[in-house]
Amino acid sequence: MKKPLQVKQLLCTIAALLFTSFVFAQDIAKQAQAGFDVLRADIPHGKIDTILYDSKTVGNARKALIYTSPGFSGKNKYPVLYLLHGIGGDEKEWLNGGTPQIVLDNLYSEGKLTPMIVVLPNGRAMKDDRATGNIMAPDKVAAFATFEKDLLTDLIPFVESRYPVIKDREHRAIAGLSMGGGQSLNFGLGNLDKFAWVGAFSAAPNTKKPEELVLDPETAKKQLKLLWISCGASDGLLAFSKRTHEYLVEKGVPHVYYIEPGVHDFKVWKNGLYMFSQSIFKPVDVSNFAKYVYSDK
Ligand code: FER
Repeated sequence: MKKPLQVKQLLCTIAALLFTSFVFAQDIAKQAQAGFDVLRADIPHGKIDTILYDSKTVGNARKALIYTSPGFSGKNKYPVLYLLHGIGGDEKEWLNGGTPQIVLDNLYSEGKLTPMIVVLPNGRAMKDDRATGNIMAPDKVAAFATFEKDLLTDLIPFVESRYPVIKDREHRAIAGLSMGGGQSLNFGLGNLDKFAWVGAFSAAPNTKKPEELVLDPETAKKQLKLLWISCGASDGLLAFSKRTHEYLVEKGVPHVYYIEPGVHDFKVWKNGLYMFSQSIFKPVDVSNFAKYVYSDK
């Protein structure tokens, strides 16, 4: 009587182990590994330049930062990620709060990125584009919408005339945090002929209502390579990501919807950059999208 029971227990244990390893083998890394944002002295580093471009939209010269990858060469041609800041920041916000150059240098050293140019613009398209005074003032908020024209007709043409860039939609990505996340959704989904990769980290209330955001779901389905929406589970702005996600589900537009532990801060945004940057400008496994399920761990 004893033996069959032991055999049964053994079989159960083996089955449990197989099941666990199957589940883990199917899992994907959703959070950056410890040290992902710590400067490593012993690896090659990219370079950050400040550019000044003539903005016909705003009527003056405007600043942007450009990060080129370690090993960048004018002999090659690169895809471009436009990486946008939030309401409290400017072209330096990512650099000050998120050290994207360290995150990306480290990912390059691990062979996890397709070499790209990252442009960090000032998304408040008005003459005084500093994040000073009342940052919620209506004219300052409106300037985040005006940036669509500045980006499409002034900045992108400038970047593409000065840098070795592959100039088609499949080699152009747009992503951002909060107001920049809303801009990325609005401008990316509103200009699918220009962007194939769209990422929104903690998208703000400037995000268009879903019916205005996704005017033609069939075209979005065909054109988007990756649509990424992430947000902290305890972010007060979660509703803007959620309503967008629910509409995309209703219309059958494939996307990543990743609600992660966290609030409205750079921990979430840096993880967004870490995840999104590794996914772009390379083949996408759509079957992974469903694995970004809610987790409060
Ligand atoms: C608002 C709340 C938050 C809003 C914008 C934000 C325009 C943006 C936050 C951020 O960019 O971090 O009501 O209205």
